Formats: sequence, structure tokens, C-alpha cells
Amino acid sequence: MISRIDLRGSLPGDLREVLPRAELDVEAALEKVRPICADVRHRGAAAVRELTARFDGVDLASTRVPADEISRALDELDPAVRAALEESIRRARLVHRDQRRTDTTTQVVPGGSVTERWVPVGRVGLYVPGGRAVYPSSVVMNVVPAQEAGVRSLAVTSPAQKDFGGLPHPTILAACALLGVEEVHAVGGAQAVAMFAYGTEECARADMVTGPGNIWVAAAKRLLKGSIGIDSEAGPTEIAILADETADPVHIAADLISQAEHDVIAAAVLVTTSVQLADAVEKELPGQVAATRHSERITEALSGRQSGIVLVSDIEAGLAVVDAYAAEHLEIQTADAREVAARVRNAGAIFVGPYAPVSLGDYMAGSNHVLPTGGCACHSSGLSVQTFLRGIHVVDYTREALAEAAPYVSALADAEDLPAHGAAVRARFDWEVPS
Ligand code: HSO
Ligand code: ZN
Repeated sequence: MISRIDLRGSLPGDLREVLPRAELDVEAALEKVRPICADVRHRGAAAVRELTARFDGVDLASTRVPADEISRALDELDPAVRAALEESIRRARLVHRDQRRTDTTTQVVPGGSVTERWVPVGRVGLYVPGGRAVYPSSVVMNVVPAQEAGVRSLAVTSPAQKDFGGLPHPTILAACALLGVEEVHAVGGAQAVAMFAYGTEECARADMVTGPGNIWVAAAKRLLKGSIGIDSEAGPTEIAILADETADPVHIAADLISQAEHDVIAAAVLVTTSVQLADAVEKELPGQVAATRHSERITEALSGRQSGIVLVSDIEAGLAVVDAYAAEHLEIQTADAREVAARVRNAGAIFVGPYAPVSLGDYMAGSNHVLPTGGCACHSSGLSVQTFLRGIHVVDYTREALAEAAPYVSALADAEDLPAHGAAVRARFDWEVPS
């Protein structure tokens, strides 16, 4: 069911070449989304509604979901789900509130200072997938950091669902209500990203769009990122687990399966120093997979070339492998897991020890679950308050402080053959500061 890669000899120079990874051809999707985005740009809401009719089979009177539908969804929400969402929101708020930044002022020279002022993005569009992936938890993970950052205008969009009267999924609407989000649109796919990028008569232009989505959403983000800020393109879910002989194969199998459950192209990778553990996990998988509801999807994900068990000779090599892989989620299930986790350099989120499975992080740890995929964890982080802030440098110099800097500015300006730069400074002093 799951392939094996044996790296117990010396590690190859370019580890990424040999590690399993899903390939998502976003480039190919670009050509399909280009006309969709152009249509929305030129014809606005009418185009968005027509595209929704074509792709989702729903005729919208307006893309905007009426307020009473949002509150009705909350009234009709299962109380157990409501309690869980409320607790998820509470925990996420605790973590994200602590991410808020305070402005810092650096006195560079007497009379010369630079303040970094953190200013929230003005208006944000949050994409929440629909279809098979109805994740009210993702509403929480997008909205909470934006709200904690102080974003004033927030709109959620999620695909119109034929089975729910053309509205987004009711649990998504209920989550919006719990979070106090009043503007929700029943739009999905590339047209949703274009709607935010260009604005329509029914949805004001946004400065930024965030949130995971399918390949069309990823392609639209790539295409429009000149016109609108984006978080990341968000590919299929990944779990990597670094484990030694102390790990419990039943837990490891369950955790691999849990993320494989998302998608046939989800990736589940076990990196281990122990052949016995690898054998035990392989033995454990079929029974657990057979017993779960989405066994077909999971079997495809686990047997796909994006998933596998990687054998390494020691934890050092294991760390090199997981760093090269740069997983969206990385579990450390080893003796002294904290110490090993502290040495990891590349991961979207790290889950330490036997009692921090990824599914805790998906819903209830307080951490964010919108995380970099496809190896992007080597340069990017997941959604956070920081995603929705801009650090604006405020430069404040007195006449004296500028006078002191003037010869340096002139010297560098001349060196770059940009004499007008130096002149702009000297103009303030006439002959006081000769160049
Ligand atoms: N594991 C997914 C998030 C999610 N899981 C939503 C369940 N619902 C990507 O981090
Ligand atoms: Zn998940």
C-alpha cells in the first residue's frame, strides 16, 4: 500500500530529488483561468454569476449571501459542532492575539529615527473551499488572524452549493456567524479570486485574498498576484512523521491516514530509523484503512508516488530528510521529541511527541492550519497575524541629522551615477553642505 525508500547508506546530494512529492501542474491551469479572470474584470458581478451558474449549477440573484441566511445557519447548527467551533475560536484567538506586533522606534542618530509601524491590510477576502472539502475549521483559521491583526473589512467567499439552496455550506455560514463575519459571498473557484482582485458591483475590491482552494484557485492566485496580495497557493495536504523505535505504529498509521483522508493527492511520509517500526506501520495500515469511511481515497493517497516510508540510518539523517522535504505538517515521534523538534529547520508546523497529532492542530491546538505546502515551508510560514500586517517604516530626521547624513548620501548617489539623489538632500541646505 505504501512504497519504501531506503536511504540508510549515505544520503544523496540532492535529497529533494529522491523524496516523494505530489506534482500539481498549476501552470497548465493558468490558461484555463485566464479568460475567467478577464471576464470578471470586464463584466463584474454579471460574469461572476454566470460563471457560478456554469460551474456550480446555481443561479445567484446576488453573489452576496443575505444576513438572515447567515444567522439562520447558526440557529440550526448542531450544538456539539457549535461548542467545538467556539472552543476552536477561543484557542486560536489566544495564540493569534499573542502574535500582534508593537511598533518599534529606533534612534539611528541623535535627531534621526525610524519607526516600524504595523498597519493591518485594509480589506481582505478569505477563500473557504466547498465541494468535497467543506471545512468550517478553515473559516476559523483564516478569520481569526485577520481579525486579531485588526483588518477592518473582511469578506468570506465559499462556493455556492446546489444541495443547499445555492448557498455556501450551512456549517461554513454558521462559522462566519460565530466569528462575526457579516459579508459572505457564494462564489468559488478562479472567479472568486478575480472577484476580490478586481471588485464587482456586489463585492468591493480587496487588497488581499487568503485561504486554501483547489487548483483553479491556486492558478488564479498565481495569475492575479500582481493585482491582489495572496498568502500562498496551498497545494494538497502533507504529513511527514520523523519517528524512531519508541513510536507507536498504531498512532503513526492513524496519523498518516488522517491526512491522506483529505485527497487522493494528499501526501503521507514516514521517515524512520527503525525497520521494525516501518514493518509494523505497514502491517497496521490496511486494517485501519479498511475500517475508515474514506478508505478508497486514502488507499490512493497512500499508494501514490507522493507518499512513502523513508528509512534512514540515524536521527541526524532523519532531520536532514525532513528538512529537505519541508513538510506542511511534521510530527516528531522519537525519544526526546522536544530536543529533536528544536533542531528542525523547515516545516509549516511541528507536532511534538505522542500527544500532538496533526488532527489536533487541524482543529483545536490553537495553532493555524493554513500552512505552506509543496516544500514552501523552507521559505514561508503559515497564516498568522503577520500575514495581515504591513510594517511601514516611518522616517523622521531633523535638519541637523539630515545635514550629518548628507555627505554620505552624496557619495553613494555619485557612486551610483544618480547625482539628483544627492542634490535633493543638498537643496535643503544651499551652500551649507558642500558636496
Ligand atoms: N489538514 C488540513 C486542514 C484541515 N484538516 C481542515 C481538517 N480540516 C490542512 O492543514
Ligand atoms: Zn486535516
